[in-house]
Amino acid sequence: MKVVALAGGVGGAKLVDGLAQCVQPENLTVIVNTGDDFHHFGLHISPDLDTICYTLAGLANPETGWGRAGDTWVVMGEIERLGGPTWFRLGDRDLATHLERTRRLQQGERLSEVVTAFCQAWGVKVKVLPMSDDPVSTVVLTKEGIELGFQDYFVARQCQPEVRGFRFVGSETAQPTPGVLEALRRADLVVICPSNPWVSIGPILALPGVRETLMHKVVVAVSPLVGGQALKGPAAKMFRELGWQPSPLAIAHFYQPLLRGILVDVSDAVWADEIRRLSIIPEVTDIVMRNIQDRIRLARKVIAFGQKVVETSAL
Ligand code: FO1
Repeated sequence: MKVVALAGGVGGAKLVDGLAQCVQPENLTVIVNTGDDFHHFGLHISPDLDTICYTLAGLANPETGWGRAGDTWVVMGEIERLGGPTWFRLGDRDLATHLERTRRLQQGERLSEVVTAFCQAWGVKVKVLPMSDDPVSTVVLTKEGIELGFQDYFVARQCQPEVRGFRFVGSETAQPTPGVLEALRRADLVVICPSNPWVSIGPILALPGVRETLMHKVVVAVSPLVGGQALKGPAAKMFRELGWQPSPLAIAHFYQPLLRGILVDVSDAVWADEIRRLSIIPEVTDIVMRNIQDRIRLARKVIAFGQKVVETSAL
């Protein structure tokens, strides 16, 4: 079965890691959000791509989920001493990734080519595709009427400003990376990872042709919300501020009409009937990924559930 995963951030990386352990690499493609890419110290930073690639390579920092395991902070320390900005923490090993990516981009390589080269160097066999080689920037619209760049909102302001909406600047004209629409067309199953729907999956869905292609596919999602809370990040807060009760039902509504099935946590079993009323099949299971065994167990469950939904859809 050919599987395509849409992902961004730490929750997405964990499920992708599980999927990589139970799907043959040639049958798994990961399409990654680049809406939170930005420039810092003149470097091109791609947080979601790096989080996913580091995780797949076994290089990710297990405490934060982002950045490199065992990184050192010599450069940040020296920048601090010189009075430079330290709000966005770049470890020494992580900096090598940003330096080399920026150098290659300046030499005319496409972002997708850089990702392929890095994956090869890190021993990542799964196909990882940035959603676009063209720049797309997520902008957060706040209650005060101010527009914030994504990392300014997320890291510098710790997601504190109340949100009113989002814009994905560049998404109307950006083209999906070569191979993205083709991978989606060939997929037997598309998995929306437990990433933030508003700012991790939203930018991918905003690209020309993506929604239209997904309308013809079997798409299942794993809820990023458990018991009304996001396991990590501001997803639940965003749903509340935008007037939705944070729950797997809200996730199902968000992805309608693309979604055929959704995996929800056992603690959210109460939502199953209402989800079914949207003509979306709910699957109730333990979706919390505390360790690598959980990642693999959930990934197997996603594949088995997806297979069931594919068979049901073929009837
Ligand atoms: N997140 C933070 O909360 N603080 C940081 O200092 C930080 C640095 C950082 C450096 C490299 C990288 O790839 C990611 C980093 N992140 C940091 C995480 C990141 O910006 C967000 O988690 C994502 O953009 C949301 O998916």
